Amino acid sequence: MHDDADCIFCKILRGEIPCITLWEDEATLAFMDINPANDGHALVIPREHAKDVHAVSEVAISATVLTAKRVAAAIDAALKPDGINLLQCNGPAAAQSVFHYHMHVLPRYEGDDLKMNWGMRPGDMEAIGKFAERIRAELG
Ligand code: DGP
Repeated sequence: MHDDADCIFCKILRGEIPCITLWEDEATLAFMDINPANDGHALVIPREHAKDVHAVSEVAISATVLTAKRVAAAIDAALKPDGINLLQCNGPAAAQSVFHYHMHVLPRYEGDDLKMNWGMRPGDMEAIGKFAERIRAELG
């Protein structure tokens, strides 16, 4: 499986950088975003390194979408947001900042006024951990 020495998400997959894990299986990992655009913001990545939608394999993208669906259901049950965006960015102009294909599972709340390129600010890690506990409880 392709792995990139310098990729931050590959480092998370290798356990070199910590993350707040929500779900893992043989093909994917789901974890909390450390720069959450909203409460409960999660990411899903394939284990296979590929920089974007053009490079990712059909097997890896399929597994990522299935895990994103599972995580979205858990977020919906745990946090009861008003909506959820599943979205992913390709290229700097589309606001991609980490070049390892990934899907955002982004809870939406009425009036949150989130724009497509939401900008990054560090989250409160304790609060993120608490949201993760609630989502994990729904993942079983
Ligand atoms: P994008 O802009 O679509 O490439 O999204 C990358 C996301 O990854 C962004 O929302 C912030 C998040 N992120 C960046 N570095 C880390 C990290 O080291 N850990 C975690 N959990 N998330 C990260």
